Order: sequence, then C-alpha cells, then structure tokens
Amino acid sequence: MLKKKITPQEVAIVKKDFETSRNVVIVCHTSPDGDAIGSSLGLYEYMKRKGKQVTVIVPNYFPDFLHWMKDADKIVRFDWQKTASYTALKMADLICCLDFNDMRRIDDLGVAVMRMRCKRLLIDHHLDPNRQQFGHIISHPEMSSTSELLFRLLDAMGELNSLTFAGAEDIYAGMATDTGFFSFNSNDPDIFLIISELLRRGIDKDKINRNIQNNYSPDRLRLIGYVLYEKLQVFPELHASLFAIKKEELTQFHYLKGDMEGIVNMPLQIKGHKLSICLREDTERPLIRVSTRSVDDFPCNEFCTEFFNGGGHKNAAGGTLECTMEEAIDIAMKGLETWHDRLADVPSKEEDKKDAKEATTMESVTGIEDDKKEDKSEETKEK
Ligand SMILES: [Mn+2]
Repeated sequence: MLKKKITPQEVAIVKKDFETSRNVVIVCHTSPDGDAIGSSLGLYEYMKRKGKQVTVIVPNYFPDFLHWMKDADKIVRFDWQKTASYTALKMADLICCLDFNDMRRIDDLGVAVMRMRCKRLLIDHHLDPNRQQFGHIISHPEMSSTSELLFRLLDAMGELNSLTFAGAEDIYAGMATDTGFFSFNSNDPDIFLIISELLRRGIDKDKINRNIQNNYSPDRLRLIGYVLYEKLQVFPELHASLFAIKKEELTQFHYLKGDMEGIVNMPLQIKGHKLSICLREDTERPLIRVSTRSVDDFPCNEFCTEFFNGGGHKNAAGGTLECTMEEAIDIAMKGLETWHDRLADVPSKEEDKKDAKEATTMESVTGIEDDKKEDKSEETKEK
C-alpha cells in the first residue's frame, strides 16, 4: 500500500537488532518535541509488546503539552535522574537513537551513550547522520518525521499488528507536530494513508490536536500578543521578519519552557512572507537561541549554518549564538543583507540580460505592443 522506501537490508538490520536485544534504551534529542517524544514512546510501546525491558531517556525537560501520552510519566530525565539513567544504560544491550543525527544534539547524555559498549541503532530523518557514532543507521531525510519512519519500519517488518492504540497515538502526534498539523512538508500522499491506518486503530485525532495545541496558560497568549505587537520587525521588501525577546521580557509573562513554541511560524501568515527569524535569550544559559522558518525553496538550514552555528531542515532550522542580544540582532541583520537577493525577488544579472534580450527579439520580430504582451503573459500564467 505504501511506497517502498525501506529496503530489505534495513528491515534485516532492524529485525536483527531488535531480536537480539532484551534490555533496550531509547534516547531522543535535547528539548524533545512532539516527534522526538512521539517516536520514542511509539517504539517503547512496540518493544513492550515484544516483551522487552525498555526505558526512554530524554536529555532534559519536554513540554507539558506532550504529557498526556501514555507512559510519558515513565520517561527518565537525564538531567534530573542520573542514577535511573545510568542503571538503564548499563543494563542496555541496544540503544535506539531517535530523531537526531549526532550525539552533540543530546548533550551530556551523548557522552554517556558513547561510553556504553552496546549496539547503537539510529532511526532518524535529519540530513547527514554522523556515521562514526552509530553501529547501524536507518536514515531517511525525505520523510516528514521520525514517527513516520517508525510506522514505515513496522510496516516493512510486517509488525503493524503489534502497534498498540497508544503507539498509534504517539505516531500520529509525532507526524502532526513535525508538519505543523500537516501544513508543511506533508505533500506525500503516503502520509495520509498512514493517518488513515492510525484512525482505523481508533485514535481520536481531533482530541490529540486539542491536547497539543490548546494546552497553554493565559500568560502564553499574552506573550504572543506582546511579541506580535511590540517586538515583530517586518521587512516587507525582503518578505522576512525578525523578533528578539530577552529573559526579563519572558519573566514578565511567567515564562515556562514551551511557551515560545510555534510563535516563530506566525509571521509566515503575512502574505508573500518567506522567512521568519526568532532570537530568544535562554533562561538558563548565557546564550541566544535562534529559530527560523521559511516557505518553498528558501533554505533555513543553510542560512542557520552560515550565521547561527546551526542547521536543520529546509523550512525549519535553528542554531545558537554565544553573544549579547544586540550582537545577535546584528548578525541576523547581516544574514538578511547577505541573502537579500534570494529574499527580495531581485532577478539575477544573467536573467536581466536574458529578459532584455528576449524583449528586444520579441519587439523586433513581432512588433507586439506592450499591453498585448501583458495579456499574453497573463494567459500563460493561467495555464
Ligand atoms: Mn523530527
């Protein structure tokens, strides 16, 4: 039913890793999002069903709006629960690494994972996995989420009958959050075949959407109002915008982690907007966190690599800067200036010349008047 994207070799690798392990640890990236938690708990559900001893360890805090998932309360936090973390890690004969491509993405937990002598299996959809760090790699950057990849793996292994109701909820939550509830990066018709399969297992997608989206404090709504009214700088010519928010401002709104989630997407609601940049002062460490979102072909990941020591996906990427907010704003402005031509629809010099040449040829050969030419181009556009 689904397009074949998982190779028989990949199925063989994963089957063998799963079958030969009894004690399994699942880890995902720092500041886990819906896909990290969804895919981790989805795999946890499956492993449990297969009779494994399994523990999910996350590097740090994950947002409140993901706590409704079954067994979210059993997740071990590495930053708080060192003893429980090390007990599970030392027992593990397999560590499954989900939704990240490099141990640096999981901070100190990565150091601990690298010290263990057991197998490390990566299941992920980010570009360029670090091949030195994982024994086996199942990497599919073309997929919308790690949760989608997990579903496809279970399908390819002929194991969908072991997908529980809770597992189906987890996978749906991961797919939904990594695609902004199917508003970007989700044109693959298979995605909707998968959802239909999950719905057949009884999940209530409307309720899951509500659990994730409508789970904030009044302060968060006021914070959104403040950001949009007071902080958002729009550069109409560049189809881009920038907002920067400091620690003191966040405190004013009794900031809880997760409260800034998704605000960076909002400026993309402006007609023709291509790029949104958010600079946020970290509340714990002296650094500026950068998030960017874009539409169509503008590569946020390249932009973030060039200016913000980061990377990510084409339309959603981030990074960090170790400097003051004022310096961070300067860097962002420099980025906008450098990418001016890509953002501002300025035709390149060659295109200019080509257009000029074509126009002269048209006029000299056909003698079409200007208004007629316009009519013609409109017609072509329609088609
Ligand atoms: Mn993901």
